[in-house]
Amino acid sequence: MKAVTTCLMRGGTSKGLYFLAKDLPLDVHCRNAFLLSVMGSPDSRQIDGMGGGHPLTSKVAVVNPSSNPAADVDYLFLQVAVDKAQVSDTQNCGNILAGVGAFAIEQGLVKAQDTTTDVRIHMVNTNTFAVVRVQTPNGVVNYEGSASIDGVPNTAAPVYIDFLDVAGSSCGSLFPTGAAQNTVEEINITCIDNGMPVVLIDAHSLGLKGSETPEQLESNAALKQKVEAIRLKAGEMMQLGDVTAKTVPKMTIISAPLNGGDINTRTFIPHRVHDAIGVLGSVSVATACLAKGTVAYDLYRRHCAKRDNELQSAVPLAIEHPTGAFKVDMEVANADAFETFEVKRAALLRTARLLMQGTVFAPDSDPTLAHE
Ligand code: NQM
Repeated sequence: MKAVTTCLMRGGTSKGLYFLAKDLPLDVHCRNAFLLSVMGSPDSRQIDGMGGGHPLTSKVAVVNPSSNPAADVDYLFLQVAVDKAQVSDTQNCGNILAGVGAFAIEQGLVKAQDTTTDVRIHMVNTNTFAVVRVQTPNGVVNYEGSASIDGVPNTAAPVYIDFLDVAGSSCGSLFPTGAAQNTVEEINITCIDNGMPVVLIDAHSLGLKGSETPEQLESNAALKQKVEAIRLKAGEMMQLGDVTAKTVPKMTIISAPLNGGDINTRTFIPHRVHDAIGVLGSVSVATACLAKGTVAYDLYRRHCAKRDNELQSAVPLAIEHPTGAFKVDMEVANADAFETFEVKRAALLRTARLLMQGTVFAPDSDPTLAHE
């Protein structure tokens, strides 16, 4: 029986186990077999493990002191599949990131300052960097507070996240096809990677309103088939290769905002539909809104023009999703020229909650169970 120290945390609108790298098996196959067992995968209910039966509650953070001088800690995100024996490091997760700063401080990897502590995090999956600001009054991590994010019922201490350089994180460039729009399966799409590879599709071009619930979208077999056909082709075009077994790109269906935000979204992640939207996913959507020529640009501009005729270089965007809106502060250069468009910065608010600290147990299992 393996026994490993861990914390169960909510990070943003996701939940997962946080480990120190030194506590996990060094061999990747053994590590993955251990994580599958601990989470209870493969099983749609994850009844024999800690996972919650949904990709958003079947997540793992592995944290380590960083050898990179630009960072305090390394954060490796692992998506443990729910109904497959699969542990994937092909994507990053900005929600689980929200708990990494607090975890690093509590584990003694970063010294807490007096009021707030900035933790510089190297996001290993995409070799990119973020600064996470954690509340540390009197040098102790504080989780309680009045900050609220949509998709989480209770308030908590604010966690500010600043992404510095996430453009092209997985695909090598912000617009990996080199175009603002492409046509795939007779549908116009925009492929973008500002921290998360995302394919944007206008809801109308799929015969949707955009206001459908995640359950309605998940039960629409023809739609799912169409979206997956586009995803597989877009994945190749985005330099991601064969994405059949990958969790990227995410597929975001966009429509006009319904509740005073800037754009409305429904996101396949990539097979279940998100109850909200991913952190880096929303950064990619917000970025697409600001770049001339994308499928999001006109939708956003039509709404934005009602409030403000000038396109600003620093602008807050509210990305609506099924359970509210995700606010992203974007700073870009050359918003009116696709060829020279540049992202300067993306910042946002999350919260995190420490739920449990303890030891997880798993039988010594067969490492051949785990597939990359
Ligand atoms: O996009 C879900 C989540 C995510 C990822 C997903 C995320 C992000 O909500 O940064 O946070 O898209 O798989 O945790």
